[in-house]
Amino acid sequence: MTISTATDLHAVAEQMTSGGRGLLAADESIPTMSQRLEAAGVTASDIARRDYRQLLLTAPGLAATVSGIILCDETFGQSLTDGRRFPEAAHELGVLPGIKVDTGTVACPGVDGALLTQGLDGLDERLESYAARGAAFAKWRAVLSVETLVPQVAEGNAAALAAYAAACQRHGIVPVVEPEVLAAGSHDLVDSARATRMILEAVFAELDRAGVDLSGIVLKPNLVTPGLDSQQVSPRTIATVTYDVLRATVPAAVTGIAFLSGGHPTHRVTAALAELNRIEDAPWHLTFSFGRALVNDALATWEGSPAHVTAAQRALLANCREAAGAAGCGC
Ligand code: 5MM
Repeated sequence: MTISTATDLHAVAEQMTSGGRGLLAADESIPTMSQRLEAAGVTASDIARRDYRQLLLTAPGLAATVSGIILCDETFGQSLTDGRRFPEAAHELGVLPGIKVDTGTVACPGVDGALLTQGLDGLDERLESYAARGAAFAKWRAVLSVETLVPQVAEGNAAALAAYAAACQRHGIVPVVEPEVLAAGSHDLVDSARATRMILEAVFAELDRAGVDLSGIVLKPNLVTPGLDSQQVSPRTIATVTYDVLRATVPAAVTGIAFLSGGHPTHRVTAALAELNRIEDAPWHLTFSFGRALVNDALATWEGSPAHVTAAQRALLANCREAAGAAGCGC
């Protein structure tokens, strides 16, 4: 087993979230990725998924704006066309490789429509293997909705996130702790703030109970926004409300907070992130861990054609620069 000190974990969390760089979430599960490829006119296969992730990782100069890339198990074990394994290539390109270790969701007993994220079975063995193969960090996502988030759901998901985070740290891997309150729906800003606050309170109570070193985690929350089907508010309002919720729930010992994009358009989330970084004296680094907000343009441009790789990479890099600029990168 890889043994890392608390200082190592903190140093990696710092490297992941400081200087305006952030994370590229490219860890869609096989069904999700296949569906997104097919929607973009690309026939889904392991090779197509590999080619697409290769396009992302090898975008020239990606490391100027992206500190880490989150991969799923399939990609983590695949090789680029030059023969290098993805984690090895990522390290060589200056991008830390991370691995999604949750195994998806099941229905939460007793609460209609609510979900519990799974993946603790065999987690120690999997973490040992991922660490040996170069994983610097891991990710686990709890999937929550405003409508079904009651204390029982918050506590169940928070306990699993904390058990995962403690296991990661035992293996010298920085846990990205992702409690996502979904943006889908027509809820308002107040509903989103209430739900986000409830899950973050539960998460930090459980992390404390599990003895997790907060300086060696990265928190990946949603921005507090109205639902995607509701009237939107200004980036300044998103930032103010999000910051208030975070200040009330997230201890200052946490090194970095890297937001998910949640299906919002790129400009909306980068504008909110820029406003968040205008707030003085935030105790944590505030950056991005976006999936769709970074990659949607690249995927639409690529169309599975080798002739479009360069243009797709340019589209990705433009979004990464916009996000990193919002996080304070001088790039
Ligand atoms: C990239 O998508 C991740 C995995 O999704 P599935 O397991 O559902 O296929 C997802 O966890 C992602 O990391 C977060 O939702 C953030 O992505 P967005 O697109 O919301 O920024």
